[in-house]
Amino acid sequence: MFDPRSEAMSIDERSALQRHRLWGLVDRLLAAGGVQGRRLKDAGVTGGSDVTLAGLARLPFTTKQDLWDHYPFGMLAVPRDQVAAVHGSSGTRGRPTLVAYTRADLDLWAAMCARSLSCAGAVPGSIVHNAYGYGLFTGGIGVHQGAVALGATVVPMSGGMTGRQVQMLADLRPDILTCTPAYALRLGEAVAEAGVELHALKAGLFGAEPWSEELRAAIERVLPIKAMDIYGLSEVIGPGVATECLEQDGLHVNEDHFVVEAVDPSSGEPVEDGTPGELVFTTPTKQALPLLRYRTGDLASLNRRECACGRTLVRMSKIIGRVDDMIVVRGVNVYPSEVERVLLGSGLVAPHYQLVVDRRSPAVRLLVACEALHGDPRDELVRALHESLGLTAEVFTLPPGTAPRTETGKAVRVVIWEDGRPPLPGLG
Ligand code: DLL
Repeated sequence: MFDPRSEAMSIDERSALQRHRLWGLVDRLLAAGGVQGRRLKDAGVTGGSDVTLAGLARLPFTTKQDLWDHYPFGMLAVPRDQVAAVHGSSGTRGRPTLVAYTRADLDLWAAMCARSLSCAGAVPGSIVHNAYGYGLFTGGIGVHQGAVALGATVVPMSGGMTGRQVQMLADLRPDILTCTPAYALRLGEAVAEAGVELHALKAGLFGAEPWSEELRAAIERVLPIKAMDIYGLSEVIGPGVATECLEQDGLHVNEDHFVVEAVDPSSGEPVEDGTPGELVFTTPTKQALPLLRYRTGDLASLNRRECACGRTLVRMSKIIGRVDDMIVVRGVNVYPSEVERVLLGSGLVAPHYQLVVDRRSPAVRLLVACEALHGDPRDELVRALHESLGLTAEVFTLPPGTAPRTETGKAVRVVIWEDGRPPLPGLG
């Protein structure tokens, strides 16, 4: 563990710490006088000491819309000149979400990413090949700073230029690989094509997009590693919010800094542990952009059982999907990750695929484009998708190597076909 004192502290001690920090957050939000402070006042909160952990669920939510409405700096809780960096996400809806960090926030972020790396087995002296994109996106720079804080050697590759990545993997012999899961697959393919053996590589820390257990198995087949999940979002801090430990059984949420709740996406009411809900985060220790009950749109369940790794931090399941990513096909609701699970679990197709939602007519069609490993898997996949998801999809096979591969950024699993030519050749 990077910080055993915090990661393995007793539940009671952590609750006391959270409560104390939450008071401080509420006082800072009230003093900053922005939208979050005004909502607290409207809810009758006059100071931090009015708030308890148990009462958190009664406080107002904050949403992405708030960040957009006060873009770019309207939600700062510190003077602008104390902002040491900005980052953000291009967002799935095309609108950037910008976030700000003070120097202390950057230190916190580095410590959180150092925890993540050590969750995956990295130690001081490890070589971390970091193929998350560098720039406004938080993946590259976040993991980079975490590797430095841990005392590891970071190789700042960023995404793309796959040939160069393979050469660096072969020459520098990293033990840890960090990138999106889709790019890990692409790298695995390229490493095999180049005939390179990666004997030193032990683990990968993959995130920034949803990926199923079946994709994990596919990555572990093409790369000689344990593939671990890392979750985060720019608004909360970036990568380092939650990470799987080597037990690979849920992601430990750094809840001493990011208090997590799971709520029913429609009613906003808390759901029981073990029940999937929308993740909501409160960031009691962040300075520049502290958030009270931020609704992520990400669906997962929480689990407070003990973990064999010794961390006492609550675990979240892998992300099931986003509230707004659900595909509705003729009344059947399905998340892309569920389709991925069936496709890859069948063993009939390569782990590269594309879903196309054909909305050219009111009878929406779901087209699944994939690469067959052998024979013609279409009928069997249509049957398997129908059996597990209750969904009638049309399956198309593409020639090997032609399903879109992700080289940079997040994998785009679903494209919408509104009109005109098919988004992929061969789709009818
Ligand atoms: O993707 C931060 C990050 C970078 C996390 C590198 C992990 C590794 P954003 O660009 O703001 O930040 O996108 C955040 O990505 O709300 C989720 O919908 C999705 N996401 C992030 N990690 C995971 C994951 C970064 N492990 C949004 N599994 C989040 C599923 C993930 N979805």
